[in-house]
Amino acid sequence: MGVVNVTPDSFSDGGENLRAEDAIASARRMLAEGAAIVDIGGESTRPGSEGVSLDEELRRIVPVLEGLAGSVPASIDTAKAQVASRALELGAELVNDVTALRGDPELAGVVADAGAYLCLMHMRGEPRTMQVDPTYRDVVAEVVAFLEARLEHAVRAGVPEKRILLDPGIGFGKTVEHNFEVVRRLGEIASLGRPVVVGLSRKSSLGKILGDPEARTGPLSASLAAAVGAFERGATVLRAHDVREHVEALTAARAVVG
Ligand code: HH2
Repeated sequence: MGVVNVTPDSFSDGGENLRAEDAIASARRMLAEGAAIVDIGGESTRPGSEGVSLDEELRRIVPVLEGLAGSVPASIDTAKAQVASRALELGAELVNDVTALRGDPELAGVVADAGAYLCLMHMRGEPRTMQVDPTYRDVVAEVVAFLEARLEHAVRAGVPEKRILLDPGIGFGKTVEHNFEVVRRLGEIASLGRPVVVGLSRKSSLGKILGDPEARTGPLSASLAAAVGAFERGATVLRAHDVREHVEALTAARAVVG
């Protein structure tokens, strides 16, 4: 899953794809490089972020999806029902909701009515405050229980289980240790029986384990190693900014597995 953030302030690629023509070109390039789907987002959820208005989010993503005109398999990274609805009309096929249907009560119905795929992600707290001393008794058990409950909620709201993916939410209300424990024990999340999405690409935990406690991002080399580790532990979809390198690394990892 390639990442195209149509934002000025995303943690690693803010501003790169803010102009629609740049975002469209990035999405096309990612498809050519081997992405199965491109996740388009108009709101940063980096730690400390405040969110954007409905109008602004629509203003960012609509021209991109119009320009792509269904030529690239697209996912919409939003928690807003009206943004998801417009994106699905314009050809998106998956809604990636970092709030796991807790942000907008209308979103489940929009996904169900469109017959779209849905990614439910674990997050502790909200982006503005989520990195303020997150604590868990057992992070993996709590993520599994949360995702199981949100999966049940989504199915009750009319989204067929076979269209739902689950994501432990790397960096969303978790310390460096929490993030790596989640990846180490990813099999426990995969045991819920749904495809597992993992987004480690460029995340600050990768920079922090390399010795910079103030890191805001992590390098490509560490992103690739972590993606391969997640793949080996059962990840189905790797959400990544550097698509060509991830496709190459994961192709090699798959060859090793055989
Ligand atoms: N991470 C980010 C955003 N959306 N969605 C899923 N399902 N999983 C993730 O790990 C995930 C996500 C944060 O990364 P990015 O989009 O690059 O940054 P920002 O939120 O600052 O736009």
